Amino acid sequence: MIKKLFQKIKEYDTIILHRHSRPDLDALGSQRGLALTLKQCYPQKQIYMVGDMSSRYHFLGDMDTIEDFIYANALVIITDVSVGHMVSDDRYTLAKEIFIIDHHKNPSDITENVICNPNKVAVCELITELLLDQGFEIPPYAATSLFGGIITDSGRFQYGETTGDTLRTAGKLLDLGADKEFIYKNIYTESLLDRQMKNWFGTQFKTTAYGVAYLKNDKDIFEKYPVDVFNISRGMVSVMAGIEEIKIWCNFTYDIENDVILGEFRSREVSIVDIAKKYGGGGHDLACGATLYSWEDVDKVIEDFNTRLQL
Ligand SMILES: [Mn+2]
Repeated sequence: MIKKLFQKIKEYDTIILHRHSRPDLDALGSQRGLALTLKQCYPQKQIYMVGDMSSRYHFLGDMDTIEDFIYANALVIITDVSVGHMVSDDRYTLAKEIFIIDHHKNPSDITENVICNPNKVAVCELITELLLDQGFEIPPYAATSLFGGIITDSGRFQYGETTGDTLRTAGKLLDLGADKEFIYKNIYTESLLDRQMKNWFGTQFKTTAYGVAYLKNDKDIFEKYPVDVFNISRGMVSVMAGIEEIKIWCNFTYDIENDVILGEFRSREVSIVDIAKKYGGGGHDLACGATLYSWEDVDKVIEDFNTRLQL
């Protein structure tokens, strides 16, 4: 499949890069790193990047705006996602051919042209290796983008799938001119509103006798902070992290648009993904989530976490 992909890259004059919506730095970094490398190697080709933008990671650069007709003769490469409904800009379906490069476990409902390695902590690591194996020269700004994806998806080289290869690959990107100061400066800087929200949410969470911390954010929270629901649900769960007495922490936020409650669950050591699955959710062993339909169910989830820590 790798050979087939690079053969197609050679053949097509137009290549459009997609990735998942609400992008993180692995999604944006893989898309941009691949695009800029291909642009340098094939200056005569039309290479585009599309999708929604995150204000958090906007420092990496803008997306392209393209017309629908461009897809008719285009090769689309999707990175960091394999599932159709999560791809940003659904015009990828208009492409002549589609390939996916991913590191998530779920099977693809888009195409059989999939290069996936779930043992890679970041898809940026996988793409860097593919490009170097194929003899591509990765230009410095592409290296910076790929480096950004590796360090964020690996949690600065701490998460499970981080291997010696992860660091060696990141090292090669530094050798190629990746600007680590630029990435770190941007990811360690947040907006004043974000900091003020974290400070406030940090005073709001409750704890149980067994070491569970939780936040319940009902709809009135959006009168205080009129932000996107994900800014609270995913953005504020970390205010309960890194506290000795708290072993499992979770954040429940009412999603007005869909009339559901978004649950984000985190644990330091004990696996909790089975509890997320029990409520129709999923994710990683120590970082997962589920969509809940009532505050009674929220209390049941908290009770399940209590039980997990009692045993
Ligand atoms: Mn990723």
